[in-house]
Amino acid sequence: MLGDMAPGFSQLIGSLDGRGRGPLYQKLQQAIREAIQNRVLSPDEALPPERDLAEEFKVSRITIRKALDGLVSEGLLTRRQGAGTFVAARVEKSFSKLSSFTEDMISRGRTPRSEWLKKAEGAVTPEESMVLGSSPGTPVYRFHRIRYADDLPMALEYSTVPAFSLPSVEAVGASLYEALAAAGHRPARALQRLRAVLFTAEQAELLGVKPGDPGLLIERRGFLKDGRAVEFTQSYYRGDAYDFVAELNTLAS
Ligand code: 16G
Repeated sequence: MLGDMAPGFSQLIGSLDGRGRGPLYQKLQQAIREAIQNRVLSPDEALPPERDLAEEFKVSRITIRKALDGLVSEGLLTRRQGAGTFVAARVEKSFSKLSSFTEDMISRGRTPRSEWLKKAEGAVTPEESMVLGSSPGTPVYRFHRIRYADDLPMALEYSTVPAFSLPSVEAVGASLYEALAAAGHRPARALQRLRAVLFTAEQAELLGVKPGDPGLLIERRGFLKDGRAVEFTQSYYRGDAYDFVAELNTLAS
């Protein structure tokens, strides 16, 4: 299959010689990093299979894997199951659609996945009660997740929903909005506010970034058609992974 690789990947990213004295996998990482920064490799571009890279650079597949693994955890590359390794692309998120994380990722050809940090029943806190407009003591469900696109952590999400909106806390599987829709309680309207944040050490660790790296906090309050609040979610998005886009129209006169 080597004949398929024209032009050679090494021609694209340059040779590994003359890249200092570090281990080979680091030299390869540096070469790929530079190629991404200089747009020699574009967002969403596929990398050749690992065995082809190993042959081309005359190194073991373990070395290739180690180099790529490091770049995946840095967020520069992403792995798609069955399809291979790609240059990670920033996600453009629309500000005018009331979409879910799952829908956002699927519409971009990415595979959404979550790691659960918490799935629990409780009573509304004073802050939540103000935001949700519910009386003190109202039962709620809390869902805390790390949200991934393919293998890349994209956001931390902390959601609180009033217990009336779901049959049980276990009703939420891969998607909160899917569970709310199945119960006839998907938000029909939402208010959002957004602000810039710097990730704390704890957040940074969960997202695989450095403490102090920039992020965006989006708070969403979702409402049913009848006006009842059904969701309060704080989403901390990685600043390096997202572009937020909105369509603006002039006011009709
Ligand atoms: C999005 C929403 C969040 C919602 C979640 C549901 C923003 C800023 N936030 O992340 O409020 O709870 O989607 O996603 O868009 P899910 O249905 O995939 O669980």
